[in-house]
Amino acid sequence: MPGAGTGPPSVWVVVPCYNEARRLPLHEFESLLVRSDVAVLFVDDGSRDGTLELLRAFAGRFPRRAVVLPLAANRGKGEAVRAGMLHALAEGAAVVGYLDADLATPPEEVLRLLAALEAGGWRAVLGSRVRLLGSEIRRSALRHYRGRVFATAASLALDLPVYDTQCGAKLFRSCPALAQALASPFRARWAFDVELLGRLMAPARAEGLRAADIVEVPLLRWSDVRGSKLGSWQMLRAAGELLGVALRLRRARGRREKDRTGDGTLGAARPR
Ligand SMILES: Nc1nc2c(ncn2[C@@H]2O[C@H](COP(=O)(O)OP(=O)(O)O)[C@@H](O)[C@H]2O)c(=O)[nH]1
Ligand SMILES: [Mg+2]
Repeated sequence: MPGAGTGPPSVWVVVPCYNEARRLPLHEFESLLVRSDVAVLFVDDGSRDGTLELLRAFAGRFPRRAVVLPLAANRGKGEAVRAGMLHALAEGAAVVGYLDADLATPPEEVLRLLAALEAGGWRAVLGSRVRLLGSEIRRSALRHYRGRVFATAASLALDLPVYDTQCGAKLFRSCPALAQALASPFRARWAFDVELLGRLMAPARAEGLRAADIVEVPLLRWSDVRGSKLGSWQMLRAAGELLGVALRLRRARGRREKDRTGDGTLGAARPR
């Protein structure tokens, strides 16, 4: 488990970046680096607005702690996150997660998610945007209700009582199920969080995560940052992707059920 030692970073936070030059609060990422075991891995997803140069200049100030992984062409958030997480696992990460470049989830909250992962023995911690007394969750009513419809559908698709699958801040302990879940490209560009959770819970050849391995931590602060790339068309696309993920998960569950009732052994169907 990560401690605040002086060895190589054991906690890697992947930050997908696509044309973020105008809203990348780079200095704020320094708050994550207060823990000497944390590395921030910026994945530049083929940006064309100078994002890569900004990231490189920032990373130059924090050797080995701030790292840039440039992708030659734009492949979408899901694939950028997957490339970053695979890179982190190859570097020996014990914990790997992701965070939106606009820091809608502030760094202190990410450190709180990390503390929850370490304290509770969870295998995955998901930031959750729940409006509660004492918390500051700022997003427009439209985005809130659109998000709630999506998240409810995602929860049904996963057959998991998860409140918020789409918050951009999540952490996972490294394990064979995680490596397998990341082994092949996501089909979804935006609904990949749901696809990832589905894969984690039913990997092909490893012990999957159970609901009891995952905790959602209500964030104390989260604010929607202007300049979102998730417009109405992408929202529609995400809804279509979610339907595809739901159908594949359903088929995989059906196959497992058949295996169980057929020859009595547990099936190894994959949610693809
Ligand atoms: N890699 C990659 N990341 C993207 C792309 N579009 C958005 N992102 C990243 O996804 C994160 C969230 O994007 P944002 O536009 O703020 O969406 P929202 O907050 O979900 O409305 C940010 O880190 C973006 O840089 C894309 O095409 N490729
Ligand atoms: Mg955003």
